[in-house]
Amino acid sequence: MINIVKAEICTYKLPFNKPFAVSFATIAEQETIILKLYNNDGTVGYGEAPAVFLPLYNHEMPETVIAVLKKALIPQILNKEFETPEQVDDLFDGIKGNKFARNAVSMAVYDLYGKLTNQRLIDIMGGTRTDLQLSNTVIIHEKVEDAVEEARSYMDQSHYIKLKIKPGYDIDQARAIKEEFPEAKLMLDGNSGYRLSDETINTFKELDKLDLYCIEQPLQSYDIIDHAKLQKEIKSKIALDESIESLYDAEKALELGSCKLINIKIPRVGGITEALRINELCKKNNIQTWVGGMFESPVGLGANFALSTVDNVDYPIDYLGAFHYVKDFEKIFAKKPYEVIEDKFRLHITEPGLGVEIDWDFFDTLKTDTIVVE
Ligand code: OSB
Ligand code: MG
Repeated sequence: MINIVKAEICTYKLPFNKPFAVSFATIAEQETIILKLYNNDGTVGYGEAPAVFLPLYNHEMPETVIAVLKKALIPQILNKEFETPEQVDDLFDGIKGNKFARNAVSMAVYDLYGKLTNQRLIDIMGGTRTDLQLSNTVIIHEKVEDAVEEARSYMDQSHYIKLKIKPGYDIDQARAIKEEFPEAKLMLDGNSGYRLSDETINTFKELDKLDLYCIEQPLQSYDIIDHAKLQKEIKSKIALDESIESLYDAEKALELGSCKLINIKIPRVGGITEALRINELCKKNNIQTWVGGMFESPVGLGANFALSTVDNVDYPIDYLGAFHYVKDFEKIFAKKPYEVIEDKFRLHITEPGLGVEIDWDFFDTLKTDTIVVE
């Protein structure tokens, strides 16, 4: 039985080897929040809220996550009995937004539930896949040659390349990569950097000629009507990321024809129950999904891995950034839960819950704060 008696909100700073440039920001470190939930039998569940340092991706940042966890979420679950993790997720239906904060609770409760019932999160989710197709991300570079060189550094590992774009840093970069590597399976990510206009439509019609794998979130997050207009103008599939924060958003986007794919980031949609519901909706509508990342630590990666094994979550995994950008990232694992076989990750997850074993001694050298709520 889930019966949580204490929570710890822990802040970790993950330093980067090099900056990660996208349309809305250059990210130079990841301050992530790890939530530890202590059950009355001593079992601990771990969750994560990997918000961006300022409200530039969605409206959250680490400080808002901490405040919402402390005041709005944790007090609602302490010293109460729950049968299932869905009951906890649905308890927060009345909380507006604050999806990263909600995700920290969702993930920790699922981890706890898996440990209490001796099930892996993969099995709770009904996942069956063991090999995950890898994809790498090329950031925004001032010089086209540098974008091509970054793509070259990944082509040996996988032909799936996601290129970050913004106005003025799009056609030349994408064309140069396709010319140099015609075999590349290229997808673009605008990270909400464009607004619909004749110029934008012309840009995307030009990009459309490059036989793209898809175009992710070109327009603003609230622009699902304009995404539908743009989708009618181009043959490349539009994928939505920032626009989809809930099952409701996904239903409206599919109804309007705003996208033909959805990137599911578990923190962006407020947790595991909602992520699974969005994937189910997509499956019924023949819309493929995939799992995106936010530079989460290996704790959050456990949930990403699990969702990536589920049916219909078919597009390549999109959360390798942490491996390339976070300093000593692999040292945070006590035991690597995967091996790389050609252009795939083969998962070896045997433990219950998230199933990723953490080297807490090393990870805690990156801890900057702990807040206890009981
Ligand atoms: O759009 O996917 C995004 C990181 C922070 C905020 C938004 C995004 C990202 C990434 C990370 O692209 C990609 C990765 O981990 O490989
Ligand atoms: Mg994206």
